[in-house]
Amino acid sequence: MKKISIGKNILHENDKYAFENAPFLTERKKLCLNMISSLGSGTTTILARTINESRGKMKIGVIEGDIQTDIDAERIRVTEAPVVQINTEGACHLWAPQISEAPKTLPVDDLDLILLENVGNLVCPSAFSLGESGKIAVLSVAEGDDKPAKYPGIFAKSKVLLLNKIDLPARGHVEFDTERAKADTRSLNESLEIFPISAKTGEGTANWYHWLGKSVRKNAPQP
Ligand SMILES: Nc1nc2c(ncn2[C@@H]2O[C@H](COP(=O)(O)OP(=O)(O)OP(=O)(O)O)[C@@H](O)[C@H]2O)c(=O)[nH]1
Ligand SMILES: [Mg+2]
Repeated sequence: MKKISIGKNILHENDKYAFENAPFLTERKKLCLNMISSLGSGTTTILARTINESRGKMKIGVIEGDIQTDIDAERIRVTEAPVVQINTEGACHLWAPQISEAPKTLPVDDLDLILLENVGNLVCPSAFSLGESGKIAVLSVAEGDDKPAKYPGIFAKSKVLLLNKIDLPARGHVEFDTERAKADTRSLNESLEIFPISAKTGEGTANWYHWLGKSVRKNAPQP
């Protein structure tokens, strides 16, 4: 009996488009970060806060990936940042062909940075490169400190881990062993930068903005 390796074929097709997407951004020296998180971990809240607090310092465009609705794009529109919404109509992740047109609909030449919010899912999106410059993992403390050990893929592949909702344990609402989560993620990825933040109160976000600014400057054309 002949076996067809569907997973391999889908990834191969994806990577072909990812390979084609990358030059559009690299030729323009634009950083594009693919943010991957479980649903409800606070990524849109992080995006809106990052845009508002970077005003005058960095121009950010956003690509929103969701199964349905433009609810998240509308939340970004309030910040006046350029945004494009992609609906996957059921699929649990974006894949490269879906985003090949999206950066072109943003005023890319006026932007310093594109932040892409993938579909809420910590697992599937990590397998699909979109031609981005790097991945950012978002984990909220409400999800539990065992998640890096249980779902290692995204933590192994990311440049940064945003550990969100740190206001909750501080108020006694959830328990989260930050040292355990840090040790587990570092054992997967020694160079991972970990920023504990609260997108609600703003605690810790200055470290994230500093990393973003540094990364944008490193990526920008040199005078
Ligand atoms: N306490 C607390 N709540 C937060 C924080 N960040 C986000 N939230 C809340 O978490 C909920 C989900 O936030 P969203 O920004 O919609 O999360 P998301 O990851 O974009 O959600 P999806 O795109 O639907 O997967 C909202 O009720 C936010 O107000 C935080 O730092 N602390
Ligand atoms: Mg969202």
